Amino acid sequence: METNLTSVPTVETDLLRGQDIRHDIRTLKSVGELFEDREALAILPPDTPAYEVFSYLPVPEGTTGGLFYGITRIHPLLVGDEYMMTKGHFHAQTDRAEFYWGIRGEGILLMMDTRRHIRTERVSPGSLHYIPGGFAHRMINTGDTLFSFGACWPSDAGHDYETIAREGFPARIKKVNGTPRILKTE
Ligand code: PAN
Ligand code: ZN
Repeated sequence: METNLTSVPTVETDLLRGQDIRHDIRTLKSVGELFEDREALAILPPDTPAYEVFSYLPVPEGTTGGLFYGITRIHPLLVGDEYMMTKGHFHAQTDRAEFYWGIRGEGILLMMDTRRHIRTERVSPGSLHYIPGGFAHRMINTGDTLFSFGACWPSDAGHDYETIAREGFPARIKKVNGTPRILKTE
């Protein structure tokens, strides 16, 4: 008996294609609050794309034992002297871990545990990053080109954005004399 092959998404370097792929664009308007320099922010068009996320969610959000896959592309933008970054989050199920890996461009992974201790890793094409459960995570584009990375996380992890929106991370990544510096703020 003959049966049809199921169509599957495709990964093309830093693009995900397929009928079940979600594509979300975050504009400066939606991430502006992350940045320290509000005057610098005010002169940039609010509809400027900040980062994009392609995601493949093959099971319903919240499913135990499933996996999600995503690719994020952070545009090379500076708000004042601060590099473009993702919002960052803890997982709602705090013990859920995640893998990130570098695909294109250069960046920094900023992680923070619940005692607000930070850990940073340099991200470049091919680098692999394990984010343990209990660590908030944010990616920062520290280059002059598009910065893309992949992610794989449990489908029951969920996202807690509120804690970061309220308390932030205790460090900012800024361009100082032409190079990225990790500046602790606490
Ligand atoms: C990633 C992130 C993605 C965008 O898929 O959701 O890079 O970053 P924010 O969600 O912080 O805006 C992930 O960590 N999933 O769990
Ligand atoms: Zn995550």
